[in-house]
Amino acid sequence: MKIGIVCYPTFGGSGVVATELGMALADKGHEVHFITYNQPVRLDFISHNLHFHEVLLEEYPLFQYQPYELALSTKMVDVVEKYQLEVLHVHYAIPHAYAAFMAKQMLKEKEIHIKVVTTLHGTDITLVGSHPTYKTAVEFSINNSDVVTAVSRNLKDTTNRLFTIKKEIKVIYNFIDIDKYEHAHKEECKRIALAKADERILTHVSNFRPVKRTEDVIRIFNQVQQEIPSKLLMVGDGPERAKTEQLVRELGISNKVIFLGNSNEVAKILCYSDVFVLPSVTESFGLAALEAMAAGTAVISTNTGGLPEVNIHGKTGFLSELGDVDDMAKNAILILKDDETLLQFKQSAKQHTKQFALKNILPFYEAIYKSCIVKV
Ligand code: GMT
Repeated sequence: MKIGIVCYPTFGGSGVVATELGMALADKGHEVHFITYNQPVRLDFISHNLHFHEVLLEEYPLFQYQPYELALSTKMVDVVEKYQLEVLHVHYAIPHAYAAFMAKQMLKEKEIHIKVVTTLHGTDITLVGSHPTYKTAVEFSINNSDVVTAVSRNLKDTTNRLFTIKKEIKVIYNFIDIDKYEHAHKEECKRIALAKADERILTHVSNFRPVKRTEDVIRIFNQVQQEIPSKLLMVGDGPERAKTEQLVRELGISNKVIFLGNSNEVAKILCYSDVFVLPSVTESFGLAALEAMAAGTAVISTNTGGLPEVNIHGKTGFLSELGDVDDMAKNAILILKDDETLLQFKQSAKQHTKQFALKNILPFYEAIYKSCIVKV
């Protein structure tokens, strides 16, 4: 099939999922065209079936805000026409589903009937999409997509609660390439580079936005390190980073917390880790937690959004109420206190990720593309 993928090219989860999906589809022989404003960070061009089309914006003195949707929908029309794409799969409703609807209308005038699949990822519904500034347009774009998918049951239910949705939302869980984590473990895991042999390693990976509660991560770690010799790796960057680093200094634990910034080597970093900490206000799914589990890392998280569908309480880690730093610290200590318990959690976490393996999830997307192309 010939598939256009529209996504954010950044380190955010939706962009990662879209990029990994596109690369896997290309590996299976489909022709995949990424349409976005930068080359997606995880995109490598090892396959001849992968293409990237940059959306360029024109400066004009009248524009206080450049009209990205216009440029994006124009680029979609050009690429669909030139490469005879059969389906556009847009990740993150804002503004991608809206731009895809416009592209579809423009293509109709040329007697070209493109199908649009929209995947909802989370904040496009929970934080931004349901805000009165965007709600009407988001609801319209969802209802006018040919197929709509959500990355968890919780996100499907939340979408139906917050919007008036006239079509069925299909749940397709996020996925991971399990082999990548196996490989990182065998080849690259030089744990000793970051912690002493008797120290445990806790890790957090995110874009340091307020929703991630990175200060909770530090407070949880502060309690853990008082009981158990340990280090904390903070991976990623974003608006909360400066505040979070300040808290580390105030607590006097700068020698135990390492800020690594954005990284393309998440699999390698996770292979060092014993416990992954994700105290988010909400996560529609929690791809970062799943990636950690695939690397054999137990997860301490909140019980919000779709996290209970990924992190199984008492098995792959523990779930706590939002903001309950004491409970999260207590649970982390419980996991880390002896080698046997830790090993058990690490093994269960890894085992649990098998159901989210790329090879199991990819066919669901292929089936969706096929079904809408057939309906032309
Ligand atoms: O929150 C992020 O890290 C980024 C955001 C995005 O859309 O790029 O992530 C959302 O999509 C991910 C992939 O489907 C999910 O794993 C995250 O849980 C979700 N984030 C939230 O719901 C806060």
